[in-house]
Amino acid sequence: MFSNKDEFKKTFLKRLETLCGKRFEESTLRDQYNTLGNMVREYISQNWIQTNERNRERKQKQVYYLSIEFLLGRLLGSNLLNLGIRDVVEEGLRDLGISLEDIEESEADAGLGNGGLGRLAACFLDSLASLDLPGHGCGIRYKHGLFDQKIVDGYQVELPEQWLRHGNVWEIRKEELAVEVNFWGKVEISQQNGRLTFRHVDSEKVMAVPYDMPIIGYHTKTVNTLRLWSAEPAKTFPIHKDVMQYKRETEAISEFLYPDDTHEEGKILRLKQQYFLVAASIGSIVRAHRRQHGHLRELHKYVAIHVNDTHPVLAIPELMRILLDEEGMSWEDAWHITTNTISYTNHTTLSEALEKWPIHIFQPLLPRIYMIVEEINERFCRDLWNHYPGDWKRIEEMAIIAHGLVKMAHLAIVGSHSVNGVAKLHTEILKKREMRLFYEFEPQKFNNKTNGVTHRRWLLKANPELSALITDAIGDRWMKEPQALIELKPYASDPAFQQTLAKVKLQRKAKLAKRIDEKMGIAVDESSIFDVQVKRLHAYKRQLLNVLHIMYLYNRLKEDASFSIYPRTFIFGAKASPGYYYAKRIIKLIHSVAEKVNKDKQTNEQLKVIFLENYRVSLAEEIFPAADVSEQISTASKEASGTGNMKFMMNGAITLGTLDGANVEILEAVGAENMFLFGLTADEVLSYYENGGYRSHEYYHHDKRTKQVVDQLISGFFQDAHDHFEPIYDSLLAQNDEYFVLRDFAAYVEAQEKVEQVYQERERWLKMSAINIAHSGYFASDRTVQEYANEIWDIHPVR
Ligand code: T68
Repeated sequence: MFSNKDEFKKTFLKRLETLCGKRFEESTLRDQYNTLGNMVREYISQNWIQTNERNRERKQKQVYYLSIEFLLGRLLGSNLLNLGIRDVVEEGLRDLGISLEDIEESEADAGLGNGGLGRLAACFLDSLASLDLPGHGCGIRYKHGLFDQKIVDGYQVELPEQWLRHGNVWEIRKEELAVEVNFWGKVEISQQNGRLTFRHVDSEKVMAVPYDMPIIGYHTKTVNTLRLWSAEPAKTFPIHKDVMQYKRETEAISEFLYPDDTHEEGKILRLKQQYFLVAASIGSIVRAHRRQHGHLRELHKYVAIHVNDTHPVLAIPELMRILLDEEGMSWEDAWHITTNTISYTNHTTLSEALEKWPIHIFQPLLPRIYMIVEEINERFCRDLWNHYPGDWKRIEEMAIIAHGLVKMAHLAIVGSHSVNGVAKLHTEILKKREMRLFYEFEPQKFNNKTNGVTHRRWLLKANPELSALITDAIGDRWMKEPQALIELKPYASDPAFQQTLAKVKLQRKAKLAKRIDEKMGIAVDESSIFDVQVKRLHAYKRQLLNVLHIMYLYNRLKEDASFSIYPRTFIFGAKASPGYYYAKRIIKLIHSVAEKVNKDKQTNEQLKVIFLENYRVSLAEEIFPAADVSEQISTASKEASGTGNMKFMMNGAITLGTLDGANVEILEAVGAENMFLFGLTADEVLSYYENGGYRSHEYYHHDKRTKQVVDQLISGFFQDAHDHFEPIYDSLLAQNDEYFVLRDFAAYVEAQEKVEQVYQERERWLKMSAINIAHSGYFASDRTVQEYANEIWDIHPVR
């Protein structure tokens, strides 16, 4: 279509006219964006078709990654980068007097996820395609992604997100591939040739219409597919329902992404979404397989289905339903195929996040699926009884259905051949604690797959300046093989390399500072330490620990004229779940502290607090390259892995963290001398939970500076907040500080002092930074996905 700049310009101008019906001179940024997007789609169309054809012809095993969330962010930039045409396009546009960066910024984020879990799914898609692996995503095409956050008077206000408002150039609607999904109704049981048959009748039908998006691999011809399902009214309307009501209820299924990252809601619409995703995805997987093979008897040899957390776990009974009711297989055969097809990843041990559905919601909505889950449960409990005769207690604890609830994690473990955690520590906690009984019963199912992130988006695209420096030093092999970043190690002590590294970091800090000034009217000192905590707001992630430390510094600066600190800019970004009132008060607290600190002439040259509104993928891409310090300070044992920690590391920030999640493996990689570690270990935390013995009061009374900051939460110190911080105060004292904020406070203050001291030893800091970058290759999702491919899915590159 175009192989050089001039051809590109010609095609672009022509395409713009046909597509937008106007001359280039009259075109808007959005016109230019749409034109470019269309050109990219055309550019890859042959490869997309060929990838699909090849997959069909070769009959190789493929994986389908089922996820209720895909947090893709913007796609134009990463697609251009992966295609290797970014430079040509950028130069061509520059000749026309337009900036590619401006065009990129006019794209709305595809924000179909809450946080880590959804972003991980997006990184995996990028790696699958880039490794030429036959792997596709299946998700929901939410009309509204995660809400947009506005801050008003320091409080979070949520607005509906509107990513589809101007259309979506990356999707293709495939109405002819729609699948019908059945809800409600009843099951008719009859005898046929001595066999029971089951028919789901009187159901309400919903049409699932797929929208396909191309997933373009890096410098390869592979173009995989992300299939997002949209809910629409079926051709035949239910007779007993008002038509408008039916339409509304149907469309509601793919209207909104649930904005809850961990705490489960238990709403019927959520269960509808989950079954909708599963039934549509499995329906189309099975249809394609039948077309190729004529039957489903060897499905597990050609298809792997991965369930990302328990949200799509109804894939298990749904596949059973098809094999039993449609294919007429025996239970044993159907179970063999199902369990060998499905694998499951767990992303959390927080008990409030483990999905449990009340039978009275589940059974009427999905009557046939519920019957199958009951049967799975009965057979499983019988197995357990044979294995542990008389051990009622164990069987009750392991049952899939108990006390009126369906336990989705139990269903996931029982119905799949592989169960994995997302970091070593997390997997060990699953095996030894949360899922101990299941591990004892079937140890061979359990394995670890430490998370990773795509270095293409998070380093190559987000930080071209650093990428150029790396390539100058070690060549460009690392772009294809991120583990080659280790070759940077010898440069870590090289003064010239260090100098350029410092320059690059400063450039990116200046760029972020400019953004902050433009958006918020706050001038931040680009030579100050940029100390960053960006992630969902949650008590266990302990943004509060960070804020209390800022208050501590402020108090000391105010009280002691001889006390001074190296200038520091504390940067936060976080959305709170709309119903999570505690988290929302922490957001307000950050703002109240910011207000005080930033306005105080006595302190504001040394201390600044910035809360960046509406944290999302595209904003994250500007933040990671500008960070000096990466705050990863969750209560040990609570953060399954973390992935922000990896993105910071790749961009040369130093981790200030607890021994939690993947921080433990970052430590293994870089050594304790290249991080700042503090606080209780996971074993210590878990032993406190088991044996008691923690009294937060003791830590509050023990140290007068700790007491001072805690008291300030309720003493009228923040005049704009009335009694708003009382719940925070109570969580720390009356509720005995569930997340050990006060217990870890002194250690955190000390670690922060170390940060300040080492930052001023410039060579030492820069060396640490370089060593972190050098070891970040292990945390690339290419490594993670390769492990899934080899050890769980058994899939191989198609070239
Ligand atoms: C995160 N989980 C983990 N959940 O917290 C994080 N939950 O440690 C890990 O690195 C990451 O998964 C990837 O493995 C989540 O992000 C959710 O977002 C979520 C969404 C809906 C319901 C429950």
